[in-house]
Amino acid sequence: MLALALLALLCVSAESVQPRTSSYNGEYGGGGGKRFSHSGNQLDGPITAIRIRTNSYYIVGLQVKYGKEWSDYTGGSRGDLEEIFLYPGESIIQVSGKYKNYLRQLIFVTDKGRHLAFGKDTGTSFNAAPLYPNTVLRFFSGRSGSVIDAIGLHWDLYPSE
Ligand code: MMA
Repeated sequence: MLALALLALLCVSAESVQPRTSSYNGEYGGGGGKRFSHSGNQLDGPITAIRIRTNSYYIVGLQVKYGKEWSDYTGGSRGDLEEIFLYPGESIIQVSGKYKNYLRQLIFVTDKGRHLAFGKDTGTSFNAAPLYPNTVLRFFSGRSGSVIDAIGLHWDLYPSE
């Protein structure tokens, strides 16, 4: 009984000293398509590059480079593929965009002051930013089929080497 009480006390105090770092925004978009998540990919390193396919209406597809490894491509095959590389050490600290049933626009803001925009400026707006200071975009999740139906943004500390 005493051991249990001590354990409970330990857990409570550990929680109060340990600062929280991870937060989540989403899911923005519709309920179609199939779920995807890059939660395992974040172990390959920080986000270093992003490929986004767009057509005249939607964000069609997404592929993300974590450290030196590209994630699987998710989404459809029709449209133009664009690729942006982050600078060494640069992180995404805000993601805004537009959606309706499907994702229509994504704008990434980095800690080096860059705004990288993809897609069309129509639909319902969202604005995602981390809850905790000094945390950055670590991975994506969402839903996809022939386009990206919805997107979720996961924030945490920049990974240490
Ligand atoms: C497919 C299917 C749907 C999804 C759309 C858009 C054409 O239908 O996967 O469930 O909503 O693509 O991604």
